[in-house]
Amino acid sequence: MSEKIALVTGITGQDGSYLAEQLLDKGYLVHGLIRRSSTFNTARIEHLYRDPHDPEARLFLHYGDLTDGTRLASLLERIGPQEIYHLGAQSHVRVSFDEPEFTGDVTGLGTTRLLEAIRMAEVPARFYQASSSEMFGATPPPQDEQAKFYPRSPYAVAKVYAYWMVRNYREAYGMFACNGILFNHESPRRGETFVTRKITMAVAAIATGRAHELYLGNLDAKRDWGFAPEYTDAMWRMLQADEPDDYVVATGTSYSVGDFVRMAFEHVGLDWEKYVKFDPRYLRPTEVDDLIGDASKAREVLGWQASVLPPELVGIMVDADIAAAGASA
Ligand code: NAP
Ligand code: F7E
Repeated sequence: MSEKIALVTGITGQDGSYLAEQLLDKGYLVHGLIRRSSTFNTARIEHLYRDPHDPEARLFLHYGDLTDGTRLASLLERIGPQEIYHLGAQSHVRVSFDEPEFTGDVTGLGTTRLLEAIRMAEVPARFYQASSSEMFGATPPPQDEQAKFYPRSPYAVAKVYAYWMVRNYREAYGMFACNGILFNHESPRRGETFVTRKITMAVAAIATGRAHELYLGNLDAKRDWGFAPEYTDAMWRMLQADEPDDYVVATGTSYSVGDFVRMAFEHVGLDWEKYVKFDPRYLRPTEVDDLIGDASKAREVLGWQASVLPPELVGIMVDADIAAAGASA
């Protein structure tokens, strides 16, 4: 049987980098969409990349943007993927309040452009959509696939729109299209302005004497935090299933931002209250207070279960940031 070909949008992001690693390990040829930038934005996948002239090269990168539907269609025709993992998005909730129109264009309409490109190019690919627990917003926990959407940010509204476009293309055109409703997942590769990574980088800087304080917003919000590489494995499992469907992916645990802060400082033997300060600029006009996912369906149908829970996750991230601080010293 010939090698499977996958296309990954958002390959330069946290999830894209882990997914690309896992697909390459499984023997896939992996194509990734990257944005042109005046500085390199490929740090997370540098270790996977080989010059395309190298006969061993299995990862291929293509310039493109989710705002450019024509380019998406021509790339699809050229690459002919069997699986498409659509991870590209303006993914920062706080930023989406500053840039609601751009977020709607990339995070919402970007999905439609890609679905429509698949349909027009008649590529019989299986499709994964990076849906989000943010879609549940104000709906009280626990949240499963039946819980109501009540989005609380332009980002979440855009993701709800994209979720329904995926359902519509599945029902209207028989596309094998899945929504993975992933709760927060983190790692040493997490973007540096998301709260977990901001905390673990600050703890590493404070523990090594390079910083003395950390400014945060709302410490009371509760999240269900898992470990990113386990969540990208769930994405792959969805596209191997017999039928296309939608799945919640979560640990089923709940910790507040304050809990995460405390655990991170305790990991290096420091008292968080001496270092953490409040800055209202990190508050959001509307907040998501409480998320706990019920991933029973993913466990039953896909055989997927989270194994890394927040206390272990905190240790992995703090240790990685301390090691990185040592390496750059
Ligand atoms: P991330 O690190 O922010 O990565 C986002 C990716 O999208 C990057 O590769 C980025 O490229 C790319 N991108 C942004 N705008 C684009 C555009 N206009 N055209 C093409 N590519 C564009 O996000 P992540 O944490 O890996 O999350 C992956 C996906 O899952 C996102 O859709 C996110 O919304 C969703 N999600 C994440 C979580 C989570 O907890 N991590 C939970 C649920 C859902 P650059 O590198 O050039 O910026
Ligand atoms: O915020 C609070 C903030 O930005 C978590 C994205 O991957 O997961 C992510 O969205 C909580 C919020 O992630 C700061 O108010 C306090 O309550 O790390 P975050 P998020 O908003 O949950 C979902 C599932 C996605 O889909 C998104 O793409 O932490 N918080 N102080 C802060 N947050 C930030 N960023 N910075 C602070 O200083």
